[in-house]
Amino acid sequence: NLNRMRMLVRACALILKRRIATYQRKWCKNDILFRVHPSVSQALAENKPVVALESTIITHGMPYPHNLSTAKEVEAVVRAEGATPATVGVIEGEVHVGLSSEELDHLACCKSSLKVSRRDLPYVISKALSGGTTVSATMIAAHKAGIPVFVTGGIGGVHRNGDNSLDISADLTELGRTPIAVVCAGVKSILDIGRTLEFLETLGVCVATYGTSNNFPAFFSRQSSFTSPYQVVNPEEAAGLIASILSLGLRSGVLIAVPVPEEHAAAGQQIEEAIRAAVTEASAKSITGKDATPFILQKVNVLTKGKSLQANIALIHNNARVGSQIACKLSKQMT
Ligand code: PSU
Ligand code: MN
Repeated sequence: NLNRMRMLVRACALILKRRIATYQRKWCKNDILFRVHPSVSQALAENKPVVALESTIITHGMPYPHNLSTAKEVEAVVRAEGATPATVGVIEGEVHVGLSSEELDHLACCKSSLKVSRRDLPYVISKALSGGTTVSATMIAAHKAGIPVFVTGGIGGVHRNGDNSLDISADLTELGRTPIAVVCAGVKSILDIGRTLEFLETLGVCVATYGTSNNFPAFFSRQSSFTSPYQVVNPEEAAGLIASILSLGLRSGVLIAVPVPEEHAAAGQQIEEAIRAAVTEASAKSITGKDATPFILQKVNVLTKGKSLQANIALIHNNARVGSQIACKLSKQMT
């Protein structure tokens, strides 16, 4: 009887082992849980430049229909610069790198789209749900697909009062452990910019401002009261930075901060006041965790009567242009 029991246990262990192996195989390139769009895999196979794009900005960062039009425009900007766009999102439990037009529509219109960060991935996948990927989840997918350049508007960071609440975006820890270059317009002043930069230093993230100044930009405005450790003046220099981190085998990322173009910089004072009001309201209403950033973004947009949204759209276009130019230079440097 003991022997039969042993055999049974062994058989069960074997079945379990096979199950796990199957799941591991599934979570692998071009399998059923991880889909790379043919346009993206073809560009990658031919060593052509590809730019990854996130989708929480579509599902939670902007109101409909601006979210959808912006997503499509940004892809067009990437194409116009000679690169292939790869918008990342989760559709019915599958991570997609590169979305079709219908899939973009689905994410933008569907109210049940979730906000998917690193910690949300296992749940969303296991329940076959759909959602927009944040900077952290997009970095994971882009890295897995072999895309080194990723463009977005702004990243998450240490929240104001984050030293007390410990509300620190998973985007920062992801930058510390995934070798992707994130091109953004800096960090919104809804966050504590100084502490965000300190934390990025601790995590070993190489931060550089793009352009003529080394001031670290504050998303809506070209300047904050902080400087970047480094400065890159053109796409070649930015690509050189990324090529170095890749060839050194450092597993941390790069943050390239592109100041919003002068003509689109939003009226600083008005936005600052709106941000202060939104942050106060969020804390009065006890809005915490993953809901904090979307709540504040939406509130600021209402309080500025859409001015913050206009600036947001303009700077994403600019980031897409610069990021695509960097991706083009990088693909030349790497071949
Ligand atoms: N900052 C913005 N717009 C955004 C976001 C941040 O200016 O849309 C989104 C990004 O997807 C980012 C996420 O990765 O919010 C960070 O959320 P949290 O603060 O909950 O980590
Ligand atoms: Mn948070």
